[in-house]
Amino acid sequence: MWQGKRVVVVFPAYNEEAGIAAAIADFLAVGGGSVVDEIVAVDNNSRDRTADLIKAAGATYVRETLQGYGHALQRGMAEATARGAHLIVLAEPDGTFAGKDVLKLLAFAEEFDVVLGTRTTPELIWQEANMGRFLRWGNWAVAKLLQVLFGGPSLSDCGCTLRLLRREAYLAIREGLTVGGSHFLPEMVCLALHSGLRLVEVPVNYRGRTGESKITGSPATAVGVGARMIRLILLYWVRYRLTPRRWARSVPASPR
Ligand SMILES: Nc1nc2c(ncn2[C@@H]2O[C@H](COP(=O)(O)OP(=O)(O)O)[C@@H](O)[C@H]2O)c(=O)[nH]1
Ligand SMILES: [Mg+2]
Repeated sequence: MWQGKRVVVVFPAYNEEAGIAAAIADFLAVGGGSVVDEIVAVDNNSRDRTADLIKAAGATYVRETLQGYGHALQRGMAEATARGAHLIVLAEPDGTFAGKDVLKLLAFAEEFDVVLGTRTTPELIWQEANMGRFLRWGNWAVAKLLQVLFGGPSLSDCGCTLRLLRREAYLAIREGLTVGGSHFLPEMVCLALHSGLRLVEVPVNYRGRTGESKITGSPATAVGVGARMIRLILLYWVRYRLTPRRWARSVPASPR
């Protein structure tokens, strides 16, 4: 619980036997064990021991047969909402994210509807992390495209799974979510900004991965995902130029 709100963490998991048990333990232990109420781990057709490890580690097991990072996250958010989440945290069970960084997201959850993590802060990129110059500047450049075209807040990472949504924010965007693949994350941001939701980005730790990377591990795959992200952002931009914002971004009545 966080200020009386139920916190549910979503882990998309595709063959994550190497790190999933430790990740579940790490996130359940945040704040001495009092912050994360539940972890929903979405098994996306894993062929290893991921399913057994999820069940043994005390997370809620959900199986999503539609293959893809976006499908797994969409299913996880729907399950978290059905299970009473007030605050939904997306993360990965591969050791790259630190459970304690959930507290950074929560610190902004009262004033913002969506709190995005950014992995591009040099001081927080661990030596073993897969965040070399190419990935770092690539993520930054696509994030800046999103920021400029959508008039968003300062954005510096388009591909950070670690993020928080208030339940109402998820409900406002869920019908628009269409991407089932690895370029899913910017769609959430396009929809959220167009819906007038309040977004902010905060720096999070990015560590080395346990187990094999399926998206950014190979430069060719990373470039492909980046290209699909850019295409998606441009398509949304064109679509939204033809339709006005649904409602104006909410502004506090008096300075906080
Ligand atoms: N690539 C991929 N990842 C999936 C899928 N389903 C769930 N995931 C999870 O999505 C997260 C991101 O994938 P990952 O291999 O860590 O990519 P990376 O963060 O770029 O190294 C991991 O937690 C995966 O287990 C899928 O179909 N494809
Ligand atoms: Mg990862």
